[in-house]
Amino acid sequence: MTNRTLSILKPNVVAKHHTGEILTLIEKQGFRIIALKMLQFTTIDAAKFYSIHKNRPFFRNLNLFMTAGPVIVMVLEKENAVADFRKMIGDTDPQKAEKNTIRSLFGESKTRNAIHASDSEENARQEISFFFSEREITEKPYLLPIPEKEIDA
Ligand code: 3AN
Repeated sequence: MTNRTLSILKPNVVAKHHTGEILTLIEKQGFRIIALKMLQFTTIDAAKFYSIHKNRPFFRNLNLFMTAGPVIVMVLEKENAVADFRKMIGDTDPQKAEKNTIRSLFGESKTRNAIHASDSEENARQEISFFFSEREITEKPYLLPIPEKEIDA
């Protein structure tokens, strides 16, 4: 079934100019980018987004990292998007991530692990609505007929 997932290119990826490269990998795997924006997390938003981890020892570092610079947030759509995208990003720890996964290629540590992806359909719905309103999500593919010839004015 076609479903949607939320992804975040984390501050290290954006700062190191890997955005284009990663978007290319994602599109080549058949994911459609149906919403995308750049933003900077506030401390409060990062704490809210990662509230499930608030009692974990890494919470403060994660918050400092996620607020350190701009991120790219996007909604991806595809058959089985949630599970397939988790596979494509790899393990939380880039050292343990399978070869050629995004985290193995671009992650630096468990905190600086390059990319976020929703881990269930329910979380995907919540995370998408955390960042995007309905009208910011494009649903229709490109349908305009392309004229075969330029028409002279
Ligand atoms: P994932 O993003 O792989 O689903 P979660 O949801 O367990 O992993 O953790 C959310 C984020 O918290 C991770 N992406 C990572 O940046 C950070 N994190 C998780 N576990 C650790 C850890 N043991 N040490 C440092 N940071 C961690």
